[in-house]
Formats: sequence, C-alpha cells, structure tokens
Amino acid sequence: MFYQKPFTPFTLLIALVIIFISSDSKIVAQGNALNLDGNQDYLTTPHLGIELKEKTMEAWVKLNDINHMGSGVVGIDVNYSMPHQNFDAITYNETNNGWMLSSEFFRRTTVSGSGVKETSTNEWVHMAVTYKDYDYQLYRNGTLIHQRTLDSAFVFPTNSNIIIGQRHSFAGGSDLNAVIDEVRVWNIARDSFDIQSTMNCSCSQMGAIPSTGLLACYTFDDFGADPVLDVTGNGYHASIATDANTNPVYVVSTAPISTCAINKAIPTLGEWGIIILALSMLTFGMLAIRKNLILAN
Ligand SMILES: [Ca+2]
Ligand SMILES: [Ca+2]
Repeated sequence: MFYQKPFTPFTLLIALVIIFISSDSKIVAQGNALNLDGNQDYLTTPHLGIELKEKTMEAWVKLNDINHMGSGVVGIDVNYSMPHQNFDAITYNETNNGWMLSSEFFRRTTVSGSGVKETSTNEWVHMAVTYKDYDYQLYRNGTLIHQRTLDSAFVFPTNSNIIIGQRHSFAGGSDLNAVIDEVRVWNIARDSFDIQSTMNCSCSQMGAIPSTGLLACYTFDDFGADPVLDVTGNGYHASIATDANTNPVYVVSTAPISTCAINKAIPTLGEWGIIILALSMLTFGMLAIRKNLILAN
C-alpha cells in the first residue's frame, strides 16, 4: 500500500536549507561610535599612496551642537605649506547654510541655496558626497540635497590623507562636535542607489558592503582603540590627534545600523557544500522510499 509521511526528515532538512540560503538579513551586534567634543578632537590616516580624483565619502553623524559652524565630518586633505593646501570635506555650517562641501579658498565649495540645517541634537543623519569630474553630489539620508556641475574634480596627490572630525589640517580647521559612526571613503563615485542600499549596513557585517572601490571603513567597534581600525584591511587606520583637553570618547552607538540585505545571488563555498549535502541526502531518501514502496508491493 502506498504510504508517505507528510513531513520526512529530508523535507525538513531541505526546508531549513532553503530558509538559510534565501535569508537576506543577519543581525549585527550593537556596535560603538565615537563622540567628538568640538575641541581638538579629530583623526588622521597615513598617506593614501594613490592619487584620488573620483571619490565618495560617507558617515553617520549626530550633532552635539546644531549651531556649530564650519566643522568637518570627513574629508581628504593634503597639507603642503600654505598657500598650497588642498582639501575636500563634508562640513556643517561653514557659511551658516547647513550641510555643504568645503574646499581650500572656497575653490570647490558649494552649498544648495539656503542649505539644509539640522534642528535636533538627537537625530542621526547619514551624509554622503560623491565627486566626479564636473559633478559633485551631496546626499542627506540617501536623498540628493545638492548637485554642482561647474568644477572639475581635484586630483589629490599620493601624500594626501583622510581626515575625520576636522575641516582641514591647517590651522583654523574647525573641529566637529558630534557623535560619528560608520565612516567610509571610496575611490569611486557611488550612485544614489548604492548609497541608499548600504547606508544602514555596517562594514562589520560580512558581505554587506561591496569591496570594489572601498578604500577605508571605520566602524568604531574596536572599542577604545587608537588608531581606529580601518576594517577594509587596506591599512588606513585613523590616529586620534593628541588633545590638550578631553579626548574623543567611545560610546555605544545608537545609529540606525542593524540588519542589512545581502546579495545572495552567488552562494558561498560553505553554502554550496550544504546544498550538495542536502541534495545527496534527498537522493538517498528518495531511493529508500522507493525501495520501501517496492518491498511493500
Ligand atoms: Ca559602529
Ligand atoms: Ca577635545
């Protein structure tokens, strides 16, 4: 007589494998962020060692002072002797117009009309900027708030470095008064989809952030570390500047960085192993059922 269990161990295994493979979200542990006090709190990296023209810089920021003027979040800086210093940076309020792009002598400085200002010290915002030749784009929370197409992109020389929490390294570079997290620098100009799709992701989540073009990423999850680890493996660890007052403080991050979609189009080697194992067990199971049916008849 024909008999088949509605739910065999083999179908259970297959169901588990399918759930595992199709799952596109993984929980990221609550990480840390860095609180900068607006007074000599900033970080710098070793020289990039490559020329940098196209680029993307992004970070989560929670301002401690929404009226602070001219502070830099993240930038690229090369400090020859003046007047040859060059920098590009995401800054807040240098001209009292909220978020903007700053540069040496305002050469590539740009802001949208009256600008976009923050109204709360309790709100995390994601800021991103992309630089292509004659195309600079500034995003707030993944939304384009300003585009400028008047200027060529500056080619930063190999002895440039990443600067975090300061507009520029030369004297007078206003220091950031904010909590920051998940700071990234790319040597490509990312598009809006790419920025939106990864802004809530962390470099600490394996596979969540594309590695192509990613120069440096700081999660600040290496609690207390100085220099702050560049988790890409490219070695651009960010040293905390010597501070004559209160140093930057690591804090538990409340930035909206948690679960994240991961492209599962290509299974990993381990996943291929599980698939092959499951298919083998399924085949043996089918054969066993078939054998039982033959014997039963
Ligand atoms: Ca973090
Ligand atoms: Ca300080």
